[in-house]
Formats: sequence, structure tokens, C-alpha cells
Amino acid sequence: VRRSGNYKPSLWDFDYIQSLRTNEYTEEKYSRRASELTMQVKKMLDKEMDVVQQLELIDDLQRLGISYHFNNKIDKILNRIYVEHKMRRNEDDLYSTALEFRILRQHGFKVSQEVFDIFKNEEGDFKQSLGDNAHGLLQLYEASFLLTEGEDSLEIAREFATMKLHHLLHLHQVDQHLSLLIPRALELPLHWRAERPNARWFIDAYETRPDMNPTLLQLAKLDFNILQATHQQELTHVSRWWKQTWLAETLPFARDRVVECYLWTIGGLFQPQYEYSRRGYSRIMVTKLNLLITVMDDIFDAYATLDELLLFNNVIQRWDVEAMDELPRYMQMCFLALNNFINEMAYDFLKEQGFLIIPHLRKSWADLCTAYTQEANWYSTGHTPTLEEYMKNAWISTSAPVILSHAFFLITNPIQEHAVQTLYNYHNIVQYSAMLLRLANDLGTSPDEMNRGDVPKSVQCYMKENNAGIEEAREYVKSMIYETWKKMNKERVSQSPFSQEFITSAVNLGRISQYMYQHGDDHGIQNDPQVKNRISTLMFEPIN
Ligand code: F3P
Ligand code: MN
Ligand code: MN
Ligand code: MN
Repeated sequence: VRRSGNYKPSLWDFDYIQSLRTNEYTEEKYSRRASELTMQVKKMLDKEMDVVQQLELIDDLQRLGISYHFNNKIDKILNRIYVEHKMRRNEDDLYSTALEFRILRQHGFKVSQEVFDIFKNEEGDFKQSLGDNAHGLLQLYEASFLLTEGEDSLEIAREFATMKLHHLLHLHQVDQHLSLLIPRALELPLHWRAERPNARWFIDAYETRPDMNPTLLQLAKLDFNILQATHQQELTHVSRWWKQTWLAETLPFARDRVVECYLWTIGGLFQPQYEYSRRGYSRIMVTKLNLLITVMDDIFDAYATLDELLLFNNVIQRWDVEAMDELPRYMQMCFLALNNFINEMAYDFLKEQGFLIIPHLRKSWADLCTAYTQEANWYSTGHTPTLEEYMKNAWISTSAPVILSHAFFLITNPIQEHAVQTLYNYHNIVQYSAMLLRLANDLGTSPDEMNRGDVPKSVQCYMKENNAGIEEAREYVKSMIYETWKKMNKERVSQSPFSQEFITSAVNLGRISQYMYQHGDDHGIQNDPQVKNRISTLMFEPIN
């Protein structure tokens, strides 16, 4: 019997998406104005000011989503602050200590957790007298999420700050601006948040801040709107491709999610960049990839019979185009679309960098389908694996290794053979990114997956193994996310053959996963009434 996810049609139809082609923010007068404002902010960054003020400015630029214009200047400033930091005696101001710690660590500088020792008593607990310092506690809270495994002091800092912040909110003892920021931080810390959605939210919050800087605000709004227009152009492009493949029509059981697939791409994989050509191409390709992944997943999870998918997996393992004959028509459509896509990407790559990546791309798909098939076998035999056994397969079945290996070839130039090999050994950075996707996905999608019939997910594996209830299991999965971030925090600043941009992409894929599944399942089921609004404000509505 074929199952179905009962997915609803797309929230945005083809004509609506095509209508986005004309957006006034593509006009040159806007980019000219943005350049002027950028120059003004550069001057601000050059001005003499206190370390704290400099850090606050950098923090605001980052949260507003415009720091990418100032990467060089920010690096220089932070290098200087870091050198001074090592000479300075630890200060006893919690706010500035935590702010400096977080910003420096975000940028890969080595700062010891011991900077917080001064705020602790003899027993090693944070001093109770800090408990009404809301500004300081919020900074401490955000800073604590940059911890790595074994950093107990930061672990204690997080517990202390979380408790005290809840308490202050409860007593209504925070000013208006903080009463916006604190609940949001408690929901998800800044370090776990995807940049674009966060910028959209923060711009509104910043506008209400008594000491906000109008130049920053103007630039942030304008830049957001210009980027949104660029993204819309790319989206219309992908949407035409998707229409031409006719896959949504051929596979009516599958999710038809062009906009959402594009959102994964901008949220997860790319720092904002203007130029259409290079970045635009990469974003378009990754979005096509996401669409194909989503459809393949629905075939394996729900629609195909076990016989069909074993056959399909066989063809994919050998990448045997000749053997396509044996497949049902809907699988032929899907496989040929995938084959064309890989060939297109490999052709462009061959043209630009002169070697053939077809075997690599195929390999990542073969691994994905092996993992899919494992899950289908578990499902068909009614087997519930242990959580460990499940996770060993489930991080691959997220498709994150497929996404990151394609992204690798799209954003790395020139490519070193050594890096390719490391990539295909599925380096830690790939694995942790995939774990975050898997765990967040399971929290968001498993209720519907269990209703429809699907392999037990992490939540269910934990329940069975520990004879636990669902709430306990969900809490455990959340703690696994926290633990994975600790490992990620170490890995993202360790030596590796990967470019900084690729590493950031892997980290950001984890972040956008947490965004996508924060309110349930924004990608597939979409039964949260706010989902359409959430995506529209981000993708379609310019900021006034
Ligand atoms: C891997 C998933 C998907 C959504 C698509 C995500 C992309 C393209 C990054 C396939 F996250 O969701 P689903 O919940 O169906 O995955 P699963 O592995 O649980 O079947
Ligand atoms: Mn699925
Ligand atoms: Mn699946
Ligand atoms: Mn899922």
C-alpha cells in the first residue's frame, strides 16, 4: 500500500512567484544610496571610541545583517582588541566582558572561559549580586553558547543566566527594549540563529531602541530590501526550471516547495552577496538540489513500495542509466531529472575548473539512498533501532552530506584534492551540521511522520530504549542539539582544509534547520497558521 504525506499544495503559485520579477529595489538608485550609507558606516568604524562601543557597533552590524559589507574593517578592529585583551587585566563589568568574549569567539579568537572567574564566589557559583543586572545577564547568556565540550564554567553561566533572566522577566524588572530581546534569546540563543530571519526581526526591534543610530537603521532596511529583490530574481528563475521539469505534476504525492527550498539555501548556505552571477548561480543550483532531495525523500519515505525502492536504490548505486527501463515512470522522471542536474553542474564545473566531479556528486547520492533504504527496511520489518544505531544512519539520511558536498564545489575555487578527500570522509564539520538538521527535523516532523507511518525517529528510539514518555524524549533530543553545538563550536575554529566560507555554510545549515523546525514543520506540513506570514515577511515584503 502506498502511503502519502497528505501534503498541501504550495502556498505560493507559479504566477505569483513570476510576478516578483519586477521589484523596484533592483533599480540602480537604491544601490547607489546603499553605497553612500556604507561609506558613512565605514567612517563610523574608523572613529576613535571605547572598546565596548566598538564591540556594540560590530554586534549591531551583525544582527542587522549588514556586517558583511565591513568584513575587513571588523577583522582589523577585532585583531587589535584581541591583542589588547591579552594584555588587559580582566575587568569586573559583566556586560562588557561577556560581549567581548562572545564577539571574539564568534570570530575564531581564543579567549578563555576564565574571564568569567572574577564574577564567581569561592564555591564557584556566579555571585548572587549579579542577579538584577539584566544587560549583563543577557550578554552572559548569549556568550555561554559559544562553549565547547568540558567548559564547565560556561555551562554554569548558562544555567545561572537562564534562571535569573526568567526571574527578572517574571518580576517585570527589565526595560522595554530588553523585554523584547530577553524572551527571544531564551527561545533560541543568537549563536543558533540563522542570519537573514534574525536580521528581519532585529531591524524592527532596533528601530524601537532609544539610542539607535538612524544611519545604521536606514542601511539595514535598504540592504535588506535590495538583497530580497536579488533573491526574488533567483527564485523566479528556479521556479521556471521547476515548472519545466514537470515533477510536481508527475509526483502529486510529493512536497512542492520552491520557496521553502530557496529559503533553506539563503538561510543556510550563503553569506549575502550582491553579484548575481557567481553567488546567484550557486544559490540557484543548491535550491534545485533541495527540490530534488525533497522529492526523492518523499518517494523513499512514503510513495514507493519496498520492491520499487530496492530497485531504485540499485539503479542509483550503480548510476546505471541503461537500467532505467526497469523503473516505474515516476522514478524514471525523477532519476533523469537528477541525472540532468548533476551533469549540468559537472559541466559548468569542468568548464571553470577543469576536472570532472561527476563521480563525487553521484557518490553523495548513493550514500543518501543507502541510508534511505536502511530506513525503509527498518520500517518494513517494524524494527526500532537504538538511538545510537538510528543516528549513525540518520545524519546521512538528512541529505546534509549531499547538500554540503554540492555546495563545496559551488563555493570553493580553486579546489584542492586533499580537501575533496576530507570532504568525502564526511569530516566532523559535515557530520555535526547534519546532526543538527536531523535532531531539529525530528522534533518538528516526527509527529506527522508517525501518523503517516515512517521509520521511528530519534524521539521514538529514545522512548523505546529508555521506556520514556514523549516529553522526556523530546527534552533529551534538545539536549543532544546542545551537545552537538559544543562539538561544532570546537570544529568551526579548528584546522581544516576547508575555506572559512564553506565552514560557515555548514554551521549555517545547522542554524536554518533550527529555524525551519522551530514552530513545527515549516518546510513540509506547514500547519502553523503563522508560517505563510513568516516566510512572506522574509522573502516577499520589503521593509518600510
Ligand atoms: C531532510 C529533510 C526533509 C526536508 C527537506 C530538507 C532539505 C531539502 C534540506 C526531506 F529535512 O524533511 P523530512 O522530514 O521528510 O526528512 P526525513 O529524513 O525525516 O524523511
Ligand atoms: Mn521524509
Ligand atoms: Mn526520509
Ligand atoms: Mn523528518
